Formats: sequence, C-alpha cells, structure tokens
Amino acid sequence: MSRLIVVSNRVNPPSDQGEESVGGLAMALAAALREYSGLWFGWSGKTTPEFTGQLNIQTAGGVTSATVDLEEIDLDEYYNGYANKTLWPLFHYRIDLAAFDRAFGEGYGRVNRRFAQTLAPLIEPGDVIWVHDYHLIPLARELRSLGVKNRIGFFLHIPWPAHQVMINLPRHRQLVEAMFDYDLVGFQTAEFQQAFEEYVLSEADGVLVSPGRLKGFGRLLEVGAFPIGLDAAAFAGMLETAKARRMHDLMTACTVFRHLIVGVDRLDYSKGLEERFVGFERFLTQNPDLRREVLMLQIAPVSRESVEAYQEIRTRLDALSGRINGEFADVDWAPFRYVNKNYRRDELAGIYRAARVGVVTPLRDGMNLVAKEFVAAQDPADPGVLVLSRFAGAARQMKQALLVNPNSPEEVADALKRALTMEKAERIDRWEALFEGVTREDVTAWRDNFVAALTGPRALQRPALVR
Ligand code: GDG
Repeated sequence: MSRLIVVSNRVNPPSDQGEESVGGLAMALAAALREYSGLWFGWSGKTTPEFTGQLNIQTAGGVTSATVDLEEIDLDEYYNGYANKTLWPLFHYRIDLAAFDRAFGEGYGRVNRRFAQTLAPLIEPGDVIWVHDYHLIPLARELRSLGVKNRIGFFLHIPWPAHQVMINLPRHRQLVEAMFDYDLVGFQTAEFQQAFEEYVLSEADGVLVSPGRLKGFGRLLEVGAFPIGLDAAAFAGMLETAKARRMHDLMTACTVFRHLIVGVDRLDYSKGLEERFVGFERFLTQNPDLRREVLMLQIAPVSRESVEAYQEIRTRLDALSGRINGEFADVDWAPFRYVNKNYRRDELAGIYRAARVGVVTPLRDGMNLVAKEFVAAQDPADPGVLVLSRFAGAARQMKQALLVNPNSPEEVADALKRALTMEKAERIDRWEALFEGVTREDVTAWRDNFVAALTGPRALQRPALVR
C-alpha cells in the first residue's frame, strides 16, 4: 500500500505543540495517519464567499493535511442541515428531531461532489482511501464517477438504524445504493452491521452471499464490524503529566470524605444528559444517608450551537441542574457541578482518575470513547466503577460495567448506589476485565483490522458487479 488517504468532514490533527483536539474521531485518525505515511483530507472549518477548491496543505504533529474552505450555504445545507439536522437525529432514533428538507439533500450532494473533485487529482495509483462518517456517505460514488479505481473504504462512527427507522429518510434507497461504490463498509458493532444487511435484504433484493459479503442493487459489497478503540497506552500515559496530576489533586481535594461521580460528554441530546440528571436526582431522593457523600461532576462542552435542538437541550439542562442543587444543596455543600467548559485531554485523564464512578448513559451511541477513557485512567489498586448505557456500542464489549437502561431513572439511581457501595475486590475484578479489553481492542487494532480488510487477500476485486 503506498499511502493511506483519510477523508473526514473536519480535519483537526494535533498541533506541533501537542495541544489536544476534542473528539474521539480526531484522536483516532491522527494515530492512524502517523503510522502509515498518509494524508488527511477534509473541510478546513472556514468559509469562503465562493468555492474555489483551493487546497491548504500543512504538516503538523507528524500528519500531513489538505483542507478546503466551504461556502456559508454549504455549512447551512450540508453540515448543519443534512448531516446534523437529518442524518444525525434519524440515525440516533430521534425521528421527532429530524428535518427533511430538499435543499439539505442538494447541499449534501453538492459538497460531496466538491470534495471528490478537489480530492481526485491528489490520488495516486495504489493509494488506499478511507472515508469517515455520515457526512460523506456518497463520496465514493462521486469519486468513481471521476474515474477513481482505487480501493475505498467507509467507516460509520454512529449507529446504523433499524430498517423501519431508516425508511423515514426520503430517498433512503439512493443513499444506501451509493454505499455500494465502496469496497468495504465498516460499522461499530455487529448489531449495526446486521441492521444494514436487513435493510439491503428487504429494500434492494439483497442476498447475504457469505458472512460479510452482501449483494444488493446488483452489486457486491464487503461489510464488517470494527469497534473503534482508544489510544489506550497514550491515554493512560497522560496520567503522568503535570496537568493531569494537578487536576487529580484538585478534584481529590474538593471531594474529601466524598466520592466523585463523573460524566464527560459533548452537549448532545443523544448522550442522555437530561435522563442522567434525573437519575442522579432520583438517587439523591432515595438515599438521604449517601447524599452528603457524593459530588457529581458533569462536563459538557457545547457543540453544534447553531442547530436549534442543541440550544433547546442546553436550556433544559441549565434548568435541571439548577433545580437539583436548589432542592438538595446546603450552605456548605452542593451535590452537583455542571460545567460547559472544554478541558484538555490530560486534565480529563486526571479527573477520571479521581472519580469513584464514571457515568456514561447515552440513549444511543455508535461506540462511546469516554467509557473507555474512564477505564484506562483508573488506579489498578483502587479502581472506580463504570455505569454504562446498554444502548452505547461500547456495551457490546464492556460487559463488566454496570449496564443500565438510560431511560429509567430507577435503574440509573440503583446503579449509582451499587457503584458507590461496591466492595474493592469486586471493583478490581470488574476493572481488570474491562482494562484488558480496552487495551487489547485499542485504536491500533481497529485501524489495522479495517485497513487489512480493505487491502487484504479477501478483499473484492473491482468491478464488483454481479448480475
Ligand atoms: C462519535 C460517535 C464514537 C468530551 N469533552 C471534552 C473532550 N471530550 C472528548 C471525550 C471523547 C470525545 O470527546 C467524545 O467521543 P465519544 O465517543 O464519546 O462521542 P462523539 O463525539 O459523539 O463521537 C461515538 C466516536 O465518534 C468515535 O468513533 O465513539 O459513538 O458519536 O474522546 O474525551 N475532550 C477534551 N475536552 C473536553 O472537555 N479535550
């Protein structure tokens, strides 16, 4: 393989100063590109009055990136529109929040075309292209129409919804058919892969030719589950930094005689924050004897602020966190700390380490890297307990966590109590099994498995037409 070209909506490699960028995807991709001498292509995050396709090529933090600016209308229709107001809510089962607007679909197609036109001249024979996430589903179709014959893989970081949910999308067939222009399509879990297969079987005369080999729309496609992992060793290594130690000491100092419960999430309705807050409130109500022994810290940096649903959930969370403290706080004590600030990754590591309980309760999540970060940061001699939603992709691997239904305040409250009162021996047993999994199925394993499946001997030869 000569080069790996990674394509994602945003390109944000770590800078030479080692400053950490937010987002599980960003961390995972930077790690992949350092290994293979590669190129990272995508949107610069900036807008321009008129799209020119002019590339900005830079090398930083060991990663070469090529970015393009987009027009304001592209942002509205493609990024805020089709990606974040249509596909994101739909794929997270929030049909009530999904906007179906023809202009969004057109913007989505236009930006994918523009990406393809700008990227195609950079592609050399032998390059392998790895496209990421729901923003860029039709990219392979656009590249193929420009004559690109290289191997192209696609990885979906978010859930693939059940067939009955998927068919709410106008022109869903067109979107799924475009996926057959990839050589390999990867999902986070076997469950999402199955849901995709079921769609193809019922909507596109599909046939499962053999495990992982799917026929549909008269074409053949490789599919597989590739659960994303953490840069586990690097993350655990961060605990040794001065920033992590300081944050750990700070959190330990402000929870003397108390246990810290921590949640860290982008402020997003899929992360189950409202339900979690209500679950914590229920815990406080039901356990007057434990009340003064806990502090719950929720870190939730704001995201996608220009999308209304995100403004609304932010308002509701402000009210709910105020209500919980109003109800339970005393002159010298408050049970809940809710912050919208963004912290450095090493600081987060220190915070996780200081916590007795990590609470990760999304309503739906492709994987959820916070669950893995919490485990990676624990003290082996006195580890904390992970409370994890059954509906996170991570629940498939992390069976020794306390698994809960995030929609049930009772289950969340009971799990918090169980985690806080769990004997050390059980905490250690559970953590050891979780840590072994997080270390074994790390980001390197994820990347190598995907790239091997895309380039290996089992890979299909183009053209993959079967009639
Ligand atoms: C998508 C899928 C899938 C959060 N607050 C801060 C901060 N974070 C970091 C966390 C973690 C990342 O953001 C979030 O990753 P998640 O996996 O939890 O979720 P999404 O952002 O929704 O990512 C998801 C993922 O892609 C990868 O495939 O797991 O299911 O939705 O790393 O630590 N980072 C810093 N400061 C913060 O305040 N530095």
